[in-house]
Amino acid sequence: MSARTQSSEAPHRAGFACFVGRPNAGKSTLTNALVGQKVAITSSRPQTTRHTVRGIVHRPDAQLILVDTPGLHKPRTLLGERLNDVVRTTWAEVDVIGFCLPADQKLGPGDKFIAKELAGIKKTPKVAIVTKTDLVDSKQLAEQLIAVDQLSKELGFEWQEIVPVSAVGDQQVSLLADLLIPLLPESPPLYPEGDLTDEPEMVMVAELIREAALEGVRDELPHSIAVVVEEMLPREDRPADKPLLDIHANVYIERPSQKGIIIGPKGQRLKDVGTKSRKHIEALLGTPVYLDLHVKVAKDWQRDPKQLRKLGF
Ligand SMILES: Nc1nc2c(ncn2[C@@H]2O[C@H](COP(=O)(O)OP(=O)(O)OP(=O)(O)O)[C@@H](O)[C@H]2O)c(=O)[nH]1
Ligand SMILES: [Mg+2]
Repeated sequence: MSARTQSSEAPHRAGFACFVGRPNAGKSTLTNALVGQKVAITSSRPQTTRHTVRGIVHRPDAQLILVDTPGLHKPRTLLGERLNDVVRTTWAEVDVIGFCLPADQKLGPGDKFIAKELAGIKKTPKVAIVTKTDLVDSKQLAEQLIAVDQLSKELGFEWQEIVPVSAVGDQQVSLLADLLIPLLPESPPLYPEGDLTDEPEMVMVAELIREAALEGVRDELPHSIAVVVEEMLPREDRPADKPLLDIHANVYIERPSQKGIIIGPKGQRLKDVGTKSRKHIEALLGTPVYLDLHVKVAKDWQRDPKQLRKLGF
């Protein structure tokens, strides 16, 4: 049998691989790099991701569906508890678990805590992904790889693979997909060809606004920001070749004292958030956009079940 016939007989595989890890480990950046397009927002602030985001990698013989999850952390609010629950539900359902550990930080109690929980999930293959390798030299990387290997041995299991990657430096990103795919079940494609995510447009738009709002804010404020798109409507009376989409969105914060920081002197900060996110939104939707942002207080929403429900958690 020639190699060609052999490969054409290779079974098609499709399934789900989730990325889990501490906040800021690089899960969302890696998801985007694998998909080849931004499907999840990212930031230098921990706890950026607040819901699972699916990104789809298409290959002739496989469909790899990545599930980016919120960073698992010690919860201090009801929101934090909910996010951790989402992670645990996700890793119980997927075909492969990818545990992301940044190369530039020594393994800490947070990583060990997660690894211990993973050790209890016997049926699912686990791949250790050492992220951000561009930030370390080869000696540091080697030490990290050994420490990661040691970590599973101490807990009585083996990683299926240990893969160093750099999403920013595009190092070994497609190799990671090559290694995940054989761990998926035989299956026809689960999503239509060409789909890169199943995120609703309104959610993606809200996330792009939140991403712009996160930039440059510090301390507790990033956690306090939530964004909800209220309406997206094509402007009436526009010629067919000059469409305009009106988007109305609310930016929520938790306390009246945070309002001034988000809006900025003479409204400049909010304006910048609008300008910046509008560019990304127009690129996403492929149409000119008029973006109308309002800042509202949802008092202590991270701790309030009613407010959380209203904000979609
Ligand atoms: N140098 C470098 N930085 C990276 C890499 N991957 C991610 N980062 C940076 O690390 C920070 C966190 O990245 P995210 O992808 O948002 O991390 P996350 O794990 O999704 O974080 P949460 O959603 O908060 O759990 C951002 O500032 C990224 O730019 C990488 O490969 N190299
Ligand atoms: Mg993330």
